[in-house]
Amino acid sequence: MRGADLLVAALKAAGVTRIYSLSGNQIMPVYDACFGAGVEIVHTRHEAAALYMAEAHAQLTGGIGVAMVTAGAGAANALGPLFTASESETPVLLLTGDSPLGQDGRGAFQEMDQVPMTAPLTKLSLRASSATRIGEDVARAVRAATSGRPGPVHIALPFDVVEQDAGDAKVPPAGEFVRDTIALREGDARLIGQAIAAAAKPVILCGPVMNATRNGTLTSRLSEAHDVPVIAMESPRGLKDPSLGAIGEVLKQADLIVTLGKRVDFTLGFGNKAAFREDARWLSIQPDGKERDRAHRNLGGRLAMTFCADPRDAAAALIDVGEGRSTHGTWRDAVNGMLARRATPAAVSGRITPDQVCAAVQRQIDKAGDAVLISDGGEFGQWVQAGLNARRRVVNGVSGAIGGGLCYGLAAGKLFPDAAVFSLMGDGTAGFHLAELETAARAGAPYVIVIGNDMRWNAEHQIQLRDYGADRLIGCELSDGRYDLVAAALGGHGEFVTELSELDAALERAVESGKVACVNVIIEGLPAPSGPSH
Ligand SMILES: Cc1ncc(C[n+]2csc(CCOP(=O)(O)OP(=O)(O)O)c2C)c(N)n1
Ligand SMILES: [Mg+2]
Repeated sequence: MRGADLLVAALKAAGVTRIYSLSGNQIMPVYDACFGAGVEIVHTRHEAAALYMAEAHAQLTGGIGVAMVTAGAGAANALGPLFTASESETPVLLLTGDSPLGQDGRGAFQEMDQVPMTAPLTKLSLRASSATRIGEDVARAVRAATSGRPGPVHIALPFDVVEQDAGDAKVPPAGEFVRDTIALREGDARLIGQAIAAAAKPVILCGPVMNATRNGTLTSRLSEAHDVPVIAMESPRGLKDPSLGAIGEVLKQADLIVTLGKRVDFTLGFGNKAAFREDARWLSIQPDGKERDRAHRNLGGRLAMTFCADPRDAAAALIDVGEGRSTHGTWRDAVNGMLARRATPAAVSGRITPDQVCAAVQRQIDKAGDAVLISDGGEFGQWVQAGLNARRRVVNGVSGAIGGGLCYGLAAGKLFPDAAVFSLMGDGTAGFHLAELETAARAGAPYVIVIGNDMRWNAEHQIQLRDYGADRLIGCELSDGRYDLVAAALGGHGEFVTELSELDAALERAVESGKVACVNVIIEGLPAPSGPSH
């Protein structure tokens, strides 16, 4: 058995059955080890795309997502999405091929020190040093990725290590792949419960890992147990997140804010006194000391207490002590009303508007038995997040990086071939990974891309209008490119829509095609419902 075989066996022990990858010399032994091993390789057209697919895969399955790329430029191409996965608190394992250990310093092909490149972007980055220990390396990486605040990890795989004989080395026992619990002590849970009960307008804020797609009913049960609003935040627009309506107003009124794994950062205006009541008390539950320190730095004396726990474990502990403790029904109803609030779209004549696109897609989602919603892009993405609902949702997230949405959709299409998967994005965003339409057609991932095509990088265009003026617009215009024709040419289905009356039928045909489909809709480029953020 080679190191590569042990690696694949360890991945299987971690529950991995699919790897997103782009091939290259140094990882060919691992490809070979996947042969007949029950691990599918979905091979992509760009390394970053593989990472994005792994990110969505992890969010939609609750497991770890795995991407494998080659050394050198392959590894470098994968760096951007590591930041995205880190900010979206998603467990992703990046495997990179690497030049042989035995040739270190001799100038091997694609010799590049990949560990220090990935270290600041990951929770753990290591270079495998022996075939016999690869199983332990994988277990350690999977635990690091999934425990506490989940995030990306990296293992570099030197060619000679994966080729080496691993002898009779065994895959570590199943328990070694399971995330570590960081429990909240019962006494602390009671203390927090009492603080919530004593407050008039308490709120619990969570980070991306606690959203409903990833944790089912956990937050709603927590909300019930303490009769308290529980809000998962996952947008870089933070207090102006259009999918959370008037969240800024909610937080301005709150007298107790419990951050359950939620970072106290720019998304909360750094805890700025203008955005919160001066006398609001803050409690912060964080799995990592870094975030407890940050909460201290930003809140000073307003931070009453901090606790060390995994937000998922802490939520379970709080539910256990919650039963009938507090009554905040009126406040909860008011908060729900504020979160559901939506701006009325400006009336414009002429082109289709973003909210009209959303309404048409929502009709398709409502008709489908099961649906996955993906949102990416600048202003159009904000309209989508404000206007559309589905049982499962993946958004480009706190990093603010655009470009992954097309890839997220592919992972969703692979996972849920019978669901209606809609990936909505701006025209600028669509361009980053358009070649993955070929991957989707080839890999049999049916889903529908809906492009809100306003022929510009509108988010930045809006910033220019606001900050520099209409006479100083530069570098943000795009064309009326026929992305739909690209989809058709690459083996998918294409629709081009300029009239509202054609939209429903075009979406319908796209779903019915059973292929990857691109519905390219020429729209009016409006600012997001809550306006440009920065
Ligand atoms: C990787 C990356 N590059 C650039 C940006 C800056 N940026 C944010 S939104 C945006 C415009 C997106 O354009 P489009 O997808 O067409 O959406 P629109 O705003 O036009 O609706 C840009 C360039 C970013 N957030 N991430
Ligand atoms: Mg655009």
